[in-house]
Amino acid sequence: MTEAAATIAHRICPLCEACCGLELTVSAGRVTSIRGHEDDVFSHGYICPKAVALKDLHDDPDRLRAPLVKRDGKFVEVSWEEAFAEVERRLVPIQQQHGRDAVAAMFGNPSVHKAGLILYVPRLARALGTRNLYSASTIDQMPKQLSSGLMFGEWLSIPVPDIERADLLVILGANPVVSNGSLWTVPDFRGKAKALRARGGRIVVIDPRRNETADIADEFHFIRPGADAFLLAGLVATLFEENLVLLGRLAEHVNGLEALAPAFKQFAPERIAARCGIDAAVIRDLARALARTERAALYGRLGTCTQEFGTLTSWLVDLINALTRHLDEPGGAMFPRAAAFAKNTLGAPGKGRGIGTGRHKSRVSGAPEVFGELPLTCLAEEIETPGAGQVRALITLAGNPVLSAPNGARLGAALEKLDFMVSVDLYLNETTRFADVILPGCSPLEDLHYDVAFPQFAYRNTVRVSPAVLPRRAGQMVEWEILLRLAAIASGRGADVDVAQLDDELTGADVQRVAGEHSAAVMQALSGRRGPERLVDLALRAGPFGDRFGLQPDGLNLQKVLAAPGGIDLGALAPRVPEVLRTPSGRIELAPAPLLAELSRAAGRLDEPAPDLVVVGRRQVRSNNSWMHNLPTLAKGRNRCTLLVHPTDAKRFGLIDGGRARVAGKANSAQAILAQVELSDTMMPGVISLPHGWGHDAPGARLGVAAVQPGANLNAVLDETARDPLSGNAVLSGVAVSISAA
Ligand SMILES: Nc1nc2c(c(=O)[nH]1)N[C@H]1C(S)=C(S)[C@@H](COP(=O)(O)OP(=O)(O)OC[C@H]3O[C@@H](n4cnc5c(=O)[nH]c(N)nc54)[C@H](O)[C@@H]3O)O[C@H]1N2
Ligand SMILES: Nc1nc2c(c(=O)[nH]1)N[C@H]1C(S)=C(S)[C@@H](COP(=O)(O)OP(=O)(O)OC[C@H]3O[C@@H](n4cnc5c(=O)[nH]c(N)nc54)[C@H](O)[C@@H]3O)O[C@H]1N2
Ligand code: SF4
Ligand SMILES: [Mo]
Repeated sequence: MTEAAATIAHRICPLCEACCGLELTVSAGRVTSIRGHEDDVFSHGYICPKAVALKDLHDDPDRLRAPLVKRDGKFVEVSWEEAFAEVERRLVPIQQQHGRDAVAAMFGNPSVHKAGLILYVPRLARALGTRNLYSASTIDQMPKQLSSGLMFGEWLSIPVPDIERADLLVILGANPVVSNGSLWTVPDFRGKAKALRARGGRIVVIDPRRNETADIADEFHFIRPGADAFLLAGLVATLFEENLVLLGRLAEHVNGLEALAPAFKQFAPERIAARCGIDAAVIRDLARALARTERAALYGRLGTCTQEFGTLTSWLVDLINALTRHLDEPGGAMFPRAAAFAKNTLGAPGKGRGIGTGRHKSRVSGAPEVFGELPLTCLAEEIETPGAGQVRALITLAGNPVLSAPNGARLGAALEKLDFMVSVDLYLNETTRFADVILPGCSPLEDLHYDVAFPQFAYRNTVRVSPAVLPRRAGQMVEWEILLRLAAIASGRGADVDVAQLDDELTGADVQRVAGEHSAAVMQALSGRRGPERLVDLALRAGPFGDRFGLQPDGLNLQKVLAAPGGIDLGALAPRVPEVLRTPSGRIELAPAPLLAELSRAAGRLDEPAPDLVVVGRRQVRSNNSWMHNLPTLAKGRNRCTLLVHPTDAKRFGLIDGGRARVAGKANSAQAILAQVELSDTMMPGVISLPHGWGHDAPGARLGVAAVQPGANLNAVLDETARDPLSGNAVLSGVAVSISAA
């Protein structure tokens, strides 16, 4: 192949929340190289090693290219018509005999990273009409969504550090050097952190492990896992006690300030120091530094959400930013303004309906509905427990809960008992092996991409869209069409529905809602586009920077954004309060009642002794949750699924570096796992760390590369009944375990 035949394509990486711009070289229908796109207005050429694996993913012989149907216990390839006919034949009678709640759906992490999935999931959910909706959100960020919803009135109004202008950044329970950020879209965190320090700023990391982010920070403190709420309450107590509270511009936009001082009195640093394992003097100094630094932000992420007091902790992070006049200020924690799809840019500005939870409850545990979902850790019991409303069928979409959720063995056994299961997935893996039908989506390179979610959490406002890099292979169905066909089956319109017509109808109804009497003209302006592409055009044009279908001729539309392969810069984050708010009061709710109640509950746990040994998770650069271990560029090399143990703990339990340890959970001790020990003084004594998403030794999966180094499944030893009661989020951090040499 000659050089001249190669073409260059640009695409946003769909693999994590950093959303880096990629430059791909395509030659004879194949991707020959992937590098960072230097002219990308958002990521400026930065990428991580995972991006390069997009090529492996595209070429992976194990990636499914045709639908599979299980016949006599074995998967066979079938046509799309046969696959959908099978779904219709088996799903509809279950709905008819047992009601809509008998069919559950689970949406996994990658469904947020594809426009065709995230924009069509609501259509499928509506067609199913079931209360049994589950997603990865309740093993991840639901606490942050709930606290943000209660404070600011919208589930996704989540402030992010304005890192390019901050002089102090305090990071709690996150490791953006490795994860590249979460609920904070910030490619090249390392470069931005370096720049922050170069201008005289400081970074403080607080974590049970001296993680890779701590390695580039100025200050680091160990914290006892699960104790963040106590630490943060200690900071608030200090702010009030030492008269450091300063609301600044926000003073006239808040409710509930009076309730705070008395509620935090009992959390003085001297009282909570032992509970978190941090000296009182350090806590007071941190409170003073946050209060006295003009541009500072406190950021908490996964480690602060996946714990019993996750919602309480998430609230306290934003409360502290507000009380130190760093919320909605340059250099503090700010609200991005996304060009499309952000609820906090739609409707009347400054006021709204707010959010609520508990419109229904899970049948077995009585867990409240949150953001339309039930806790993923309730799914197994909903399948196992007989009675009206029992889950008898399941649709999984881009999710692998058998590995990614606690006690996958129980969930797997439950999946086996289902009357019917269908998975929309790229692989035959630990979860989809239980399906009766697997419908494979296309490779990300074959699909138009717009990040629907992440510009809402981005360090800077930009807009980018990526056309498909490669043509779809013959016979490959695009995912939004798969979801519409499933929706048609679930709503009784049948598998052989005219998908284009159904799409017109549903989009027409969306347009009617936003454009009212102008909807015919709007549909006309959008004609020529279909599917997610049309929805992106609609959202861009109707959005805060949009051309409003001609009313703002300089505004954005899809065509303009497509014409700028490196994206369009929309400027640094700017203050948005009060316009961003959607609370019924039109104010920031500093002291929502459920959170004050949760604070009291925490007070009752102040003297809880530390368990002898607890486990926390960790992420690694060459791994992505449970599903990229089959890609050779990432999988090669040594075993990464090691158990980090502090040398004093190793001595206590008779473990040696490189040896094997048996780890068992307290709740389900029958399911011990074996892991390779790696001695490390980065661990807080009494805490061990194992990455999640491993354990690829399940029979029946088709993951040839991953099976070579299967690793140990951390989630096998976690307790699926442990949840944050407010958000339903699973407790994945600081879980008590026992350990012995194996
Ligand atoms: N112990 C512990 N457990 C954790 C975590 C932790 O820190 N500790 N982290 C949690 C977090 S934050 C998350 S987000 C969850 C993630 O958990 P899940 O939501 O289950 O996501 P993954 O494990 O990434 O599995 C993704 C699935 O999607 C499929 N897939 C990948 N790309 C596509 C695509 O383009 N189309 C379709 N249709 N399918 C696709 C993959 O084959 C795989 O089956 O794990 C959670 N589990
Ligand atoms: N390379 C790579 N990147 C990823 C992913 C991946 O699997 N691999 N997954 C993506 C996904 S889905 C997500 S949600 C994000 C998550 O991204 P982050 O939020 O950065 O999460 P982690 O990297 O898991 O870092 C969590 C930190 O919390 C610490 N921790 C554990 N328990 C506690 C606690 O009780 N208190 C405190 N203060 N700290 C605690 C852990 O030691 C760890 O350092 O990463 C995304 N990016
Ligand atoms: S950091 Fe995330 S978005 Fe950027 S290249 Fe890596 S996987 Fe892709
Ligand atoms: Mo996640």
